[in-house]
Amino acid sequence: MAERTLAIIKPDAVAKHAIGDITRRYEEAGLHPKAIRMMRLSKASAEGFYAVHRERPFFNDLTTYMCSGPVVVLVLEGVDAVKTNRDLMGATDPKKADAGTIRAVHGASIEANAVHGSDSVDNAQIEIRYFFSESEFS
Ligand code: IDP
Ligand code: MG
Repeated sequence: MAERTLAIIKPDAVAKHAIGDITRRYEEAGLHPKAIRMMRLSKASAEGFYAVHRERPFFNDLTTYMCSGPVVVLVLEGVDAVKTNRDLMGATDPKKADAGTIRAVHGASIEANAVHGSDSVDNAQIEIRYFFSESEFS
């Protein structure tokens, strides 16, 4: 079923000039961009986005890292978009990610792991609304 998910190309991947490669992987997997924005997150905005992780020991490092440089935020649409994207991304820790996944190819560490992807359809809706309004969709 056609579905939407939210992806973020994180600061490490933008810094290593992987925007094009990662976006090509989305498109080739049938995940079509409906909205794209390059931006620099504020600390408050990164904290709001990752609010579910507020109690985790890595929360402050993670939110500092997420606003350390520009990111590219995308709404991707395709069949089973949430799961398709999670499969394409690979495991959180790039060292444990399957060969050929985005994190295995581009991730630098468990924190600087190249991309974010929504983990459920419900969270995708919340995350999409966090960054985009309906008028911004193609
Ligand atoms: P996910 O991005 O694969 O869904 P989550 O557990 O939701 O992983 O964690 C959100 C983000 O927090 C990860 O993508 C990664 O950037 C960071 N993170 C997760 N676990 C750790 C950790 O143990 N140390 C440092 N950063 C972490
Ligand atoms: Mg997650």
